[in-house]
Amino acid sequence: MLDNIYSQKRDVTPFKFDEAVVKVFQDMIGRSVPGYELTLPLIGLIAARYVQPNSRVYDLGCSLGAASVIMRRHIQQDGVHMVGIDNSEAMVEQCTQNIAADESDIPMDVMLGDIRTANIQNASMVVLNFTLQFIDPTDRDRLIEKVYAGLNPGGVLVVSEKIVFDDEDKNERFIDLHHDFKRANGYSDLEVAQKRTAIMNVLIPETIPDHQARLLNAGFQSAELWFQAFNFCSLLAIK
Ligand code: GEK
Repeated sequence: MLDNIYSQKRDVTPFKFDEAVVKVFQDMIGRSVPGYELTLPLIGLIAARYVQPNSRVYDLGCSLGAASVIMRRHIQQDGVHMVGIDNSEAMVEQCTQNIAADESDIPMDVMLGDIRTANIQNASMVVLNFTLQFIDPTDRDRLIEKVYAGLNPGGVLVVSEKIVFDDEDKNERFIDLHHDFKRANGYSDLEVAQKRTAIMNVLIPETIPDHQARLLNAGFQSAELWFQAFNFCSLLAIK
């Protein structure tokens, strides 16, 4: 369904993943996040290579399960169990239906919950595909440390994020290009402006070096940038 949530002038309140957003989410994220649609099949390839037999795969902030569905198609290892967690009831309801409709031998639990308090264990792959940016920055270190503790040696964490740059000119250039991307995908100036207001203080981006430092401090052996499109990127951290 077409995302026209901000197409008319309205009182803009802080962005929430409610039922109205769930209905248009696939269209919204595809037209708003440069590279989102490419991160998915590439996450599938990462899963094919790094998921270990008899382990768990976690999709944290799974939304409608797009990354999970792709990973399920790529995982060939035996005994894998998948877990998707999201704290939006509307997302979890729709994701549960999507996973049930997706034919796969890999069992998956879709759970309503806050990823900050979720139990992570025996994991060989954890995905935070554009989710960490919505977590209070003061809780991010603890969350990444918990993910690290729950991963098996050789396991991986994928962190995809909107990012900022310390260099103000560069930052502005990429914000402008991101807005060009949205306009090229049919969003009006009003939609771009109202969404920007709604997301302010809800989505808090950090720099690539901030993310890498957090991952390395948590104990990951490496935290490599594997994808970037304007001010959106993805990192692969290996335990
Ligand atoms: C995808 N990964 O399509 N606990 C659980 N879920 C949360 C929390 C939290 N504390 N905070 C936010 N969320 C998906 C896309 S969207 C990205 C992820 C975007 C959830 C929130 O409800 C939403 O579903 C998701 O994180 C972020 O690959 O909308 O830009």
